[in-house]
Amino acid sequence: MKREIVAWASFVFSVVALRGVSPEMEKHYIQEPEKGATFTCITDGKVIPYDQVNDGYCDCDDGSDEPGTSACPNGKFYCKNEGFFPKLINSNLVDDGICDCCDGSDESPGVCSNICDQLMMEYKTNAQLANDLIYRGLEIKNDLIINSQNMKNELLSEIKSIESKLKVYEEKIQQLTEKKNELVSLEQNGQIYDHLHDKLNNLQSLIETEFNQVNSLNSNTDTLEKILADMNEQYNHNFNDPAVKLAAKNYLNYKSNKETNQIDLTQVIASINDLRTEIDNLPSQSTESFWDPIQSLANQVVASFFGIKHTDIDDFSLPEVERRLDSIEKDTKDQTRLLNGKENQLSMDFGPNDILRSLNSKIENNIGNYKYSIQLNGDLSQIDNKGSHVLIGRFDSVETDESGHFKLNFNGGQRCWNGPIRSAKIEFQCNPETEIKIVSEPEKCHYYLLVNSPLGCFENDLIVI
Ligand code: MAN
Repeated sequence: MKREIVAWASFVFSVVALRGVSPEMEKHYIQEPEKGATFTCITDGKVIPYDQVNDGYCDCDDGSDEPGTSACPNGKFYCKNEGFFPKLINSNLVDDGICDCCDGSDESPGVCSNICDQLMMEYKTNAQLANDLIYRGLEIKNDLIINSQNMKNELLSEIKSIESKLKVYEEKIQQLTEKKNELVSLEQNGQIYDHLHDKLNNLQSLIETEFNQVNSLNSNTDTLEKILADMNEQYNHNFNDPAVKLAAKNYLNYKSNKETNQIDLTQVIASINDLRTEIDNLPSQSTESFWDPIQSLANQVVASFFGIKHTDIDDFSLPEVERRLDSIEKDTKDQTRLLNGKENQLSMDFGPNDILRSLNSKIENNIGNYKYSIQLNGDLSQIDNKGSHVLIGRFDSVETDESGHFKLNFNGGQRCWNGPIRSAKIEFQCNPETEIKIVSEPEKCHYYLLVNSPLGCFENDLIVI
């Protein structure tokens, strides 16, 4: 069917305002009069007389000679849709009696009324509703981000406090180990001192026994000396008794020699006593006394009463040091385990802005024959009508695209009978309310879930109205 060419331009080039041509494509339909009225097919380069454009016959392989008719099966018709959004429709929809462009341009004049303004109003109302949903979702999402940030900060400060605790423990262990080494060597010395002490005691009692004997002999000697001295003084010199005279003479000789042969044993005893005192004063900690733990407890009580930290480990005995060392080493192990757990948690990828960190509550919905239960940073389970749980997977990773939208991967679920280990992918669609909307199983035991959630709300999805 022949179509009327509507407008003519002036000047060197003329632009034909063709039906169904978009502003970007208009340049291809410019007539250059000096070259003759021809049209060059847009992609295949074929040149045809210009009056064959929109004449109801398809001449170009790309359909570009019939932008305003339904003649070419691969042609496109441009709806200008002023007041709404322009669109391209397949040219087979042109002049089919059905209005596809809101401005009615795909049908003959009078067939369709222009509903573009009405569509625009509806569009704006819907866009407003969609934007409201995004705004409400974003508010909740921001709170989640703040909660996650707070949790992260709390974790960081817990880690810091454990680290400083461990540092104190380390110093304490070093002090106690030094003290222990010192006490162990003292104990070894102490055993030597104890041995020496015993030996000296034996030696002293031997000497004392000897000394006592000597003393008793001395006292006998004194008695005899006294008898002889009396005899020497009192015998009658006029009796010329040679035996008495000889005895008196010998006594006087003995007297004059006696002084030089004296042994002073008190000196020896005093030396031994000095030595023993010296040994006794050497530090020896071989055994814990009954009082040691009590003493140390008392120290702590007094210290805590006065608010003083009792740090003086000098009073501790070896068993007390060992007990404290054991207990602080055990505490160090416990705290290190705790620290590793917290550091693990800290290093986990909880998605953009760490948002999943604070999402500890469960989302539960019945879909199909099952109830599904998700903790987004934990487990995803499928529960049948008898209440038995099947683990579909545990939160494993976050896949984020350039726009910030993300999906969650859940892996390591229960193996399907004769099948693979269960796993799932979760996607979010923006909504302030959280709800599982779709669960499907695109492959056996690999699940896909679509969840309404503020996690799916993004500022760049807001519709410009
Ligand atoms: C259960 C459910 C299903 C799954 C089959 C596989 O019935 O977990 O989702 O497809 O097991 O045997």
